[in-house]
Amino acid sequence: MKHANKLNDGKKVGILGGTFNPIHNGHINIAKAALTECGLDEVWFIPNGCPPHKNIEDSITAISRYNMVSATVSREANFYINDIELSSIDYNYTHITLLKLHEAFPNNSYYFIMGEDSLELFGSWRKPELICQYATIVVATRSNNSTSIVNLISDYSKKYNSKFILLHCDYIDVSSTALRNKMISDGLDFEAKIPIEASKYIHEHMLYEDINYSKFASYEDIKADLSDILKPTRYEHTMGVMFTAINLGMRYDVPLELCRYAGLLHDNAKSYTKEELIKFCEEKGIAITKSEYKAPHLLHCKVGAYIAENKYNVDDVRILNAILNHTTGAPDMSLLEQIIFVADYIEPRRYKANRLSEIRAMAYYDIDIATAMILQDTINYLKDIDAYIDERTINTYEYYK
Ligand code: DGI
Ligand code: FE
Ligand code: FE
Repeated sequence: MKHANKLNDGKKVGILGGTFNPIHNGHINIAKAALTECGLDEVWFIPNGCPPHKNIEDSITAISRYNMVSATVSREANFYINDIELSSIDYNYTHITLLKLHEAFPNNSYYFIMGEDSLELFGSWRKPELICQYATIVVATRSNNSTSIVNLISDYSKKYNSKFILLHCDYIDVSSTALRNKMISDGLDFEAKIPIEASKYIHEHMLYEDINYSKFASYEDIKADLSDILKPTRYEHTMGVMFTAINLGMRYDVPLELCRYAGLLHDNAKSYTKEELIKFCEEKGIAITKSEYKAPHLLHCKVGAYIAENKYNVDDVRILNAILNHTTGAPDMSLLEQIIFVADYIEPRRYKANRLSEIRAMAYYDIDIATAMILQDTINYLKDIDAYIDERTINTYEYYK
């Protein structure tokens, strides 16, 4: 992640603020045009935070928007992310943001970039005269000689005694609202208009997705069932994994309902003996690998996923994969899979493993490192007790270490 910092002082800096819900190629094009046409050194993307008293249920969080923009600009030379508005708990007024930026980086000159639609409303913003004092205003236009824009700019220039620059960029006509609605209705067919890193983020974090839980057995029914089927300590462990997974979901921006179902169901087959697991797989036509014959307890993953799908109607492939991979892990796991893998190891009732407090703390700081630590310790433990190590466990360790 690239943050603007002191090294960025003394520069000509473009400021591109907004909700970025989602960020799209229009934003990138404007920023690139500003960079070249205005001779800027850098463009700072400043996603706005969560306004006080506002709870937008149909939207994504400020953290999601920030992370999505951050993932995108970290790939582009001269683009930076800035969290000044994310970390403010008050309304973000542009004049205040610009003042703070001047205080933090006194030797910069700022170029505030806006689209032509915002220009029409600019006169009604808070303290436009201060904004003009703190920054040159750069206006991205669709058509490069619209008389209404030119007139507006000449009015503002006189009124605020300031300089405006017209940006003649190929301002591709993308609207975040339209993209968002399209994603919600048609799924993820949006790559053409969204930078690749942002679309990966959206996909991995399941943003703008309407996840359908209606077929699933209810949480209460599954819970009641598991408390009958599992030994009390295993049931307690299951609850611990579920809540820990939900916590990690909050930390890593993954839908909590998916974490809840995956956590709840991950060990549902744990009451089966080795013989029963093998028999179950043979009867249902579930393939058993050579290492699973050597270490049949590994089969509680496959059997558990089968039962989740067929007994509890949990037909979401992302949840099923999290159950399937929860013991050995897998290279390049999804975040949900990683969350279940880690939660299984660190839930509060666990106490036997080495370095548990280190791994617990690391889980909330960097889940990839925590994953690698768990695999390293698991492999060492399996070597100590002379157990057969599945190649998936080794491959997962190689991937994350
Ligand atoms: O089901 P849980 O006890 O909650 O946890 P789990 O599903 O992660 O299973 C943990 C056990 O599985 C633990 O004793 C380590 C073992 N394990 C993990 N990878 C391998 C493995 N056992 C063998 N034999 N081979 C592996 O690759
Ligand atoms: Fe397990
Ligand atoms: Fe478990």
